Amino acid sequence: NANGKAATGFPDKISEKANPEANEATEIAGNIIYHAKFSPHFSPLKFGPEQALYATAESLRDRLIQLWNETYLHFHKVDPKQTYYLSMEYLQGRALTNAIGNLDLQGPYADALRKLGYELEEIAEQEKDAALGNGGLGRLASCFLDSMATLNLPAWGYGLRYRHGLFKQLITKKGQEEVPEDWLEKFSPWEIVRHDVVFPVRFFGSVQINPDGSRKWVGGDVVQALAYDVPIPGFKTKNTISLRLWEAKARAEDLDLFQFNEGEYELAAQLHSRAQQICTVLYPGDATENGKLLRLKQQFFLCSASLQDIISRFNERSTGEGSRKWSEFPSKVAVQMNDTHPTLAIPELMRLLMDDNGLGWDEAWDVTSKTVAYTNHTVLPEALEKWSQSLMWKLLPRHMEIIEEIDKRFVQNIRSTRVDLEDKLSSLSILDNNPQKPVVRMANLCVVSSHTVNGVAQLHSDILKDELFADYVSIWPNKFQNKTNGITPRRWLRFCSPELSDIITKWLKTDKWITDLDLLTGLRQFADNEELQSEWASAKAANKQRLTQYIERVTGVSIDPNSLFDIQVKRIHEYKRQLMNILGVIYRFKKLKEMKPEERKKTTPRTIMIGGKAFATYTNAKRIVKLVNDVGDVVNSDPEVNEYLKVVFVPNYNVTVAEMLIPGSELSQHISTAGMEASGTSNMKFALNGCLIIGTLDGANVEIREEIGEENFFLFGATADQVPRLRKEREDGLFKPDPRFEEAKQFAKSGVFGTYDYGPLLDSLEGNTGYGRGDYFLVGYDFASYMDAQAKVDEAYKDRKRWLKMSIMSTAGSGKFSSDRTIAQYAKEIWNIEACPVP
Ligand code: B1H
Repeated sequence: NANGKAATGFPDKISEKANPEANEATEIAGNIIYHAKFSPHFSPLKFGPEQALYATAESLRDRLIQLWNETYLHFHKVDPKQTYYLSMEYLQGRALTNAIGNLDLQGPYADALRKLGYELEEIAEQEKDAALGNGGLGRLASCFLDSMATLNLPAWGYGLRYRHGLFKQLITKKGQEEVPEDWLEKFSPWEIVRHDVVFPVRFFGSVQINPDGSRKWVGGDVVQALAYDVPIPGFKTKNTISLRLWEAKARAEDLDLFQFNEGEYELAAQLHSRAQQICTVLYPGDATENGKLLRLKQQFFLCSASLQDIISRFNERSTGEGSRKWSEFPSKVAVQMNDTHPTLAIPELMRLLMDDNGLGWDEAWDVTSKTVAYTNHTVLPEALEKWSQSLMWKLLPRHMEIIEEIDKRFVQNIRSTRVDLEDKLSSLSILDNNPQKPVVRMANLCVVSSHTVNGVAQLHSDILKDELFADYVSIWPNKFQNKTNGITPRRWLRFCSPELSDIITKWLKTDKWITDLDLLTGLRQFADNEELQSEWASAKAANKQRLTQYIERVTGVSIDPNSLFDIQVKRIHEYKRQLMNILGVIYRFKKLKEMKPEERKKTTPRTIMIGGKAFATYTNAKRIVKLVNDVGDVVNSDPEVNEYLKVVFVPNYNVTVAEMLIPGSELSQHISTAGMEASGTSNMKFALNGCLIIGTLDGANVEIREEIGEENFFLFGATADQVPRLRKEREDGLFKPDPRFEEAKQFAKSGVFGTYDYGPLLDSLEGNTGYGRGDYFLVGYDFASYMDAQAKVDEAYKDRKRWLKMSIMSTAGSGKFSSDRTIAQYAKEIWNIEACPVP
């Protein structure tokens, strides 16, 4: 057609030109065409945007494989100590723009695609997110991989290759509905299957005692773990590491041919379907026994396959004659457990060392405890994993023996050395033998077995030391550390907001900030500069414009790009208090309705966007989603106020949506009850993008406020140390609610927002009556200071210059929150590993 794009078939001109002398873009275009023609995924002669995406990705994959191989061989040769990051979740998002950016091929790839009749952005838009995670914990793991590669660290990630990652969220009249996401529908161009990397993983069975007293786990079901490598390129470096994802497969001989020929097809393929279940979805519902069993299988599957792989690499890299000494293992291997989900790595490593490699208990324990470290990500009691002992005995009998022994030795040790802790032992021990419900406390197993335990923000780490793990601190005062979370500045500024990035580079006269984020402090001296402010404002305006179009496209709501863009996006949870946000909106709406037209004109027009997924069985979270949508429907169609207020629920929040929202944001809400959000990481992304924060003194907010300056942060709410007393006061009926809080609740219940019964949701904010949880999250207490802080936001926004200065100061103060800093600290202070750059 006119612009050279062949709607079907390939533009012949390009393939002719593809010769070795051609420039880089032409060569890339030729390579893309090669893949479109010869990678047998689609029927030939069609080269639509989808085919272009896959072919472009495959052309990049060629380069990534090459770099991956070079990195692997280099690590093999140098044989440095290597870190293995074990995580049940990774939220990788899209990979195309990231790979092109990290390989520094933006220009050539854009040109190449233009030759083929496409814009790079248009092609990038075709890609589905790899959503193998829930929220912050999974996205953190992905940011960490980017930093590990960029810092040239010998470090890898291990995870599971879920067929369907996190569900896709649809918003209907009923509220949130979940449908399966299908990122592997066609195939993923980013993964490389390793048919030679396969390990057996056993479930159930029994423990056999050999004549020499050694033990062996036998029988049960065995499934195969097959490796898929997703190459992770570092930014402007050759180093390309692996995210190795395991898929569960049955063996051919597991198909019962006899039964199959008898017509018993389901029975015949039972082991195949059981193997398949393991990697079908992320976090299967665990309300049923079956659900719990499947989750435990998933966790063990990850741990067992990864450790077998790690051990085989340890042996492979042995240089001298004969095999390596096991005592060297901790100087070659560091295993980091991302929360308690991979705790089974501990007894599995013990088992592999003792039962398969003949080590004695003391030797195996020494190796294991010097190898594993544990990151805690939450203090919420319901999220601290406890597995039923009977389930564990059934699925993992040998591991339960080992856990019992670890517990027995720990208890003995404390009894003989710390009489003062005798009465604490019932809470310190790993096994909780309460006859009603005997469980294994996974966090305790982690603390007892790990050489290092860390929290994810200073406040959170302090709470771990002073409260949750206080007694352990008295036993091992040096075991506990803080590693404040971070985010990758590549994805979360350079690539998602090229406009703002270019301005930063121009004013700092260098683009080194992309890998040395502390350099952003250099912007402080220009925060008042009118020229910078005006450039800053136009970059923000362009991002707001792009977001405006996106919102219109996905929700049909048209929003005013000149209004204040106020965003809260994160998993829906009562402790994150989206309910407080929407009650504030309801109050604002009511006041706007009561105003005279000329009074309304004096207000600051706002667009409030809320997004996030609710866990499928979390009823109150789903009610919150419904309420936000109902409020939006009424407010947005109210002709009197919708010039001044819009409320949008952004559906299916994920990494890609975040990359659209965050650059266009001006205010973001991080308003959890103090002491409950371990860190938060989107707060860092927003601040980095020049978005102001309204927030509590919780998680990393505390440190963000320190870094950017308290005058640039809208603070409100109770502090963590006040929370227990305030909860007690509520229980004792001493709480006097702010009239605005009562007014907002009454209005919400009045029926203006439709016929859905919000009674049960709103009653959770009342005393201990009815459905009430006694307002455990203190929405009522914090509401007054929240509304006051919101009023300050409205005032500040009216002063353009002041707002822009605050915005620049937010970016300028965000250097600390680079995941490069976080990972460098893990490398030095926990893993003891060093950079190993590929020459
Ligand atoms: C975090 C989780 C989590 N902490 C259990 N804990 C899960 C726990 O489905 N499960 O079983 C899933 C996730 N996620 C988050 O980690 C914290 O809430 C954030 O504050 C923190 O920023 C993030 C990364 O450290």
